[in-house]
Amino acid sequence: MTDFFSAIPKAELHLHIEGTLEPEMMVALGQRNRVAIPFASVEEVRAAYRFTDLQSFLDIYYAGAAVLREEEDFHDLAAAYFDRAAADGVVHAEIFFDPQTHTHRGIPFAVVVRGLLSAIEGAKARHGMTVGLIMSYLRHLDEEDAFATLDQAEPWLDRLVGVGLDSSELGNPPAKFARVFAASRERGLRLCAHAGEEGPADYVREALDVLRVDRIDHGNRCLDDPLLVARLAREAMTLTVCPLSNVALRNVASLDVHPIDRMLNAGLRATVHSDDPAYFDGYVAENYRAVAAARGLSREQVVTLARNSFLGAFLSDEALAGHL
Ligand code: ES4
Ligand code: ZN
Repeated sequence: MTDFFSAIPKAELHLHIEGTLEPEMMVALGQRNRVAIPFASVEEVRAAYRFTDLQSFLDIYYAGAAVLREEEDFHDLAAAYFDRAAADGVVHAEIFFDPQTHTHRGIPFAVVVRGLLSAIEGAKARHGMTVGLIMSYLRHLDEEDAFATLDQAEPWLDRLVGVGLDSSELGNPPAKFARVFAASRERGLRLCAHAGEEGPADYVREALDVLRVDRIDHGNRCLDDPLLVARLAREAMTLTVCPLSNVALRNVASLDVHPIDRMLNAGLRATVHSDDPAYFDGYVAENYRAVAAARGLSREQVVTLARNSFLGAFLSDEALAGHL
């Protein structure tokens, strides 16, 4: 479908590349690499995509990632994503990858990054898309493991724009990663963290005060705390909101009650993104389309969301000016 929502130029800032693994590719790579997956067919994979919370999703997401083994697999995964993103009007993408999901299975860090970087070269050549890579630490693991990951990233630091923090939020507050985030910043990386997706508003505040992040992923639960909302608005902190993810993981009851317009009306710099589109049934334009229809967003509000995606991106002033 080509419509206003896919035509409007936008930046994708909240996208887990492992979350773009479509069932067809999961089955095909499982066969190519002789990795057994707990599903007999594409239909069975799709049927498993019914989630009750974040953890029920993560269990399937990590199981699916097991089919990714060779540099070529990471290339093919990302190349397919960039083609879809280009069709959705994405002109700049900052994508997360989870190195520990792969290094813990014996896949070298370099295999993952080389595959992703070659797909990024292709996206530039094929679509004129610019892409930044964000290495995301898994918060269910300890900080020492995150430090080991930062060490493995050392030869690649100039190819990364930042670090993130994802996986199981409850019980794994931002402060657990205070030292590795400080070390990441010292290496010139920008910082973001998932906060207030399932966890409380206090985790959002901790991401700001302890991790000193440049961007908050999700952030929905800030709405429980009016003082925090006022601060986020004053600081023009970008919140990368993912409507279809929120509903799929039952953090929001339905799109009809999604708070995206409440966030904009509160002066928050909210933007719309896709999170794990292969699992949540829609890439970024579909997230715009669905939430705009459900909430009756005006054209002006949609333009604001797209503009906010560039304002929140880790772009040079010059590159930003080219997008506004
Ligand atoms: C994620 Cl939706 C979500 N939340 C936290 N961590 C994640 N990793 C991949 N998708
Ligand atoms: Zn996410």
